[in-house]
Amino acid sequence: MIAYDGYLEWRLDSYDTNGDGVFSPDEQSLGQSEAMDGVVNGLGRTVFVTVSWPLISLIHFGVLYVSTKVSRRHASLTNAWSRRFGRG
Ligand SMILES: [Ca+2]
Repeated sequence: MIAYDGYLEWRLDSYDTNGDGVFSPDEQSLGQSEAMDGVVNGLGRTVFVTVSWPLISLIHFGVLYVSTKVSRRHASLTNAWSRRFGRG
């Protein structure tokens, strides 16, 4: 994915014939526009992955944390029940 984004940027850069980093009207074309879209989409994808990964990790951690809490609470309730009524 990083290599592909690099390729897209390289392709876009190839339309900047004088290498000033700006697309002057004579450098703009359908191909340049498509290459630009590719780079922007790639950037969007990268930003999405960068933002969504920590969020998914956080949700995952939250679910694990809550389920651990619940199962510990359940275990302590079971133990309390056993102590009180002599079962288990
Ligand atoms: Ca240029």
